[in-house]
Amino acid sequence: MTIEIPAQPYPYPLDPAHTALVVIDMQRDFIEKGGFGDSLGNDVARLEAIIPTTAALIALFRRQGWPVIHTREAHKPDLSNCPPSKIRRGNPTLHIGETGAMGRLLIAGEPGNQIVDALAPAEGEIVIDKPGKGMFWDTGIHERLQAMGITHLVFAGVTTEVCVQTSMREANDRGYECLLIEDATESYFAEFKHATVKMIAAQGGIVGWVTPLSELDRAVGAPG
Ligand code: TIU
Repeated sequence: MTIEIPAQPYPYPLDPAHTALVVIDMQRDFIEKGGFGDSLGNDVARLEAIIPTTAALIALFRRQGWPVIHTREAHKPDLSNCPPSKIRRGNPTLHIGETGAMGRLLIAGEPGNQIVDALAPAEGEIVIDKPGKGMFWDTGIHERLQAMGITHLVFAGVTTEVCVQTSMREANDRGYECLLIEDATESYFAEFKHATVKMIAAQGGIVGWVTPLSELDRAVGAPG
């Protein structure tokens, strides 16, 4: 039986037995000063603001016993899964793989590459390292989700128009029913978040659905 979640462009039919939460890239490298986002010239303080909402969303899924998946944008230390074009891009003060205040930028295992403490994965939750912006490229996650019987994905994380939207579009193309929690995602650019939220739900939900956490909370109800 599905649970109807009030959403744009129309109610999202959440299927409790087949739904997982995907928290995209809530890493120190994007959220704290001295990381990759900072090196690109961004104001990282905007992203920190969604930590409480994202924590509440994760808590809701854990209470229900629904799967929580965390992603990290992370490359191998030898950079063999990071195309040179990606390293060159952005004219940053530091490039991917170079050493900043929290270790080598966007490299697996470095301090800056970890998920922020407030949203740390719990024992048994899936954590995937993705070398691309999207969660499906070179990760094997589609096969794992299929083996788990997951058909519905709820999205949170950063940044809205880069890794979140890319992952939602990849998921949409693979047949997942996708819902974005709009107050558990953020961009370095307010106007890009706004545009992304609108374009996901436009054209009858061309990429998926969008709703605030309060609607999900209300519809799912008390701890199950
Ligand atoms: N720069 C930017 O907005 N985002 C990224 O580089 N990666 C993610 O969105 N995770």
